[in-house]
Amino acid sequence: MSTAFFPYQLYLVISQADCMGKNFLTVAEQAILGGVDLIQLREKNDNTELFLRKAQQLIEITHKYNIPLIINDCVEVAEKVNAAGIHVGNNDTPPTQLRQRPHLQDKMIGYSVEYLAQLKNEQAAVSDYLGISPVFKTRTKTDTVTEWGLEGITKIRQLTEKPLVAIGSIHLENAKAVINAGADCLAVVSAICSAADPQKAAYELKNEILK
Ligand code: TZP
Repeated sequence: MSTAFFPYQLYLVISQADCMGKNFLTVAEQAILGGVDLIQLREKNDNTELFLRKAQQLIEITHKYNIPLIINDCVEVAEKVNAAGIHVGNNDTPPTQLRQRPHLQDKMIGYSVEYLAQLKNEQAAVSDYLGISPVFKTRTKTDTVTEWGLEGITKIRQLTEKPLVAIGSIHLENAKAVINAGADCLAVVSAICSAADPQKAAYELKNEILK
């Protein structure tokens, strides 16, 4: 467990394309009702205008339930909707630069870790949580570097006290093992977005984490 306070256990990473023809706003609301306590909007292929429109719609829902909305990568969208935070990868705007922006200074910054060396850099140091990306190979994101596996989580856990968010092929059957390996929070796309009943899927995952 991290020594830093991180009150989130189930993190939904959502895009319209991953919702199998359902509206992402409906899926997000059902997921919140099931127990998701943090949401990231990740729209890699949208232009800024479309991404912004989706973020504006989604933040109405997350505000209603008092759930923080994190924006993937796009500083402009994160600032314009006054999101709770921003998540970046190794090739995106570095967290040290994000921290210098007046609008993002106090917001939650998540930083994906693909190489062990990243743990030692100042980007990890200024971030609020680290994404372990990916834990297992996933069809949802194919341009990945390291598959950390459970051993990788345990190794990272020994090297940092930052909250660890695990992502990549996490589902009901492996959720508890990922937590037991040292993750503080589980992030999922398909386990909720592709589920026939996203609310039930979120509820079962949350129960599994809290077991
Ligand atoms: N970053 C690392 S893996 C991943 C992202 C966004 C996708 C995870 O999707 P799934 O469907 O939960 O495996």
